[in-house]
Amino acid sequence: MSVEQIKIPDIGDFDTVDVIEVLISEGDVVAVDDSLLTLESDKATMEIPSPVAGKVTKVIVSVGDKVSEGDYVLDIEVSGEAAASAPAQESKPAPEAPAEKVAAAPAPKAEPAPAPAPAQPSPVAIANAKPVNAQEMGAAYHASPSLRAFARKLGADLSHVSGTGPKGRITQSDVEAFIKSVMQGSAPAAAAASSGAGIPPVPVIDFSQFGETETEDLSRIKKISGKFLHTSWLNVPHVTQFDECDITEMDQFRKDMKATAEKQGVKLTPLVFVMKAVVKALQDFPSFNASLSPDGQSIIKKKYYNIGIAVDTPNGLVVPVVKDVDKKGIYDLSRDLMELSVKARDGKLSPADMSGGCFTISSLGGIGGTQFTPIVNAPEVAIMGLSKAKMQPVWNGSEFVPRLVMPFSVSYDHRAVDGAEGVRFTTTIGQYLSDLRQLIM
Ligand code: CAO
Repeated sequence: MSVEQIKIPDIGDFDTVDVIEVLISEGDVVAVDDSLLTLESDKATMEIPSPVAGKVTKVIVSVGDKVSEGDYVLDIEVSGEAAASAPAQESKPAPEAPAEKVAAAPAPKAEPAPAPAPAQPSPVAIANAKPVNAQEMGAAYHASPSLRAFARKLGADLSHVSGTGPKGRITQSDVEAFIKSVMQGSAPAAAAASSGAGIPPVPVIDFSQFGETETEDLSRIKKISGKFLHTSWLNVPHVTQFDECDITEMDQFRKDMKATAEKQGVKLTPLVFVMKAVVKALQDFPSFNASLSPDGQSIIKKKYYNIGIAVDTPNGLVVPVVKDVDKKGIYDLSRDLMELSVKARDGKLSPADMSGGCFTISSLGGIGGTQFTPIVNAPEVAIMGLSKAKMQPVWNGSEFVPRLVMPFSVSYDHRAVDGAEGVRFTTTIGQYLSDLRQLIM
């Protein structure tokens, strides 16, 4: 039997930290890695594990004390069995590991989580059993030991949980919300990262340390569209082709037709002409009017031409679909577009209004911007982004002439479309928009 003096291990770059919990009392029997104390710096809490197994014979630290590396805090009488089988590590800190490794190591005391679905994370350790170094602490989390025990029981990796409590502290509701999101499959990245593969998580930062903050729940539409956008971002190898086209004649025609259009009860905007030009280009390049089969081994070409239009609403982005664009004239298309955008803004779109799309157009041209990279509306394989047309001096071979030039882009799934085909597609759309007569050829 020997008595070990337990000292504070390496706590990174912190000179002194507060003792916020003393988890043992004199007479307690502890095993190796049992938590002895909880320390809290201004950035994180950390538990100090026992380096030896045995009986606590003296505790000389109390809640509220400040401690530094090397401070003597308690005595443990090392049990004979433990001493014989595992020589005491004295007060040396457990070896430090990068944050990801700490997070991925099996929890010493983690209980198995309820049977996870295949895409869900396996139970993973919470970085509680070892002190973390200063860098890790920057990305660590605030959570009380009881909360960490709760999370450990559920197999939740706290490094993926955003804290909504004071100073970003993780609360029980945060853990419950996280578990719910994993069960619903909306936290796949975190899940993959937890098992050591996939996408590393974004660090959790307590922004309130830099200034005042306010947390608002995302709208229902934003939560739904966010999930689709993220799915596409993770699954589709995107290429964005930028281009521009001369729409001077097209816009003049639109203005010439304005009064007639108004008599028909519609307002003509460039978008309906773009829809027609896109459909003609989709007929020329069927790989853009397609979806990949789920196994990625074949391409399903569609013989119908339904165009989704991204509509900005007070609650977020929705994509109603204008059906059979190839069969409709400009006025009919304008009417459909007006009806769908009113329904979208009033929150009255039905599932049928939003399904069956082949290709999407996101038009920011009425707002501004020079170019942007739209995200493919998977399982479609391509999307067009329209930016604001501007009068520009264009060289016609002998002089500069003022022309209305519209920038646009097409993002596409590189598994379905090659780069050369991508630029041929955008060039073709540009030609059609520059000379609408080609649409009837
Ligand atoms: N260049 C210059 N002007 C343009 C233009 C362009 N590319 N596109 C539209 N305009 C003009 C229109 O002609 C109209 O001007 P006038 O009233 O003088 O004729 C004005 O901009 C406003 O047009 P609009 O936005 O009302 O109509 P639209 O048919 O172009 O677009 C709709 C309809 C529903 C797409 C649009 O209202 C909308 O919601 N846009 C936002 C789309 C969006 O948020 N996409 C998501 C991006 S990704 O997150």
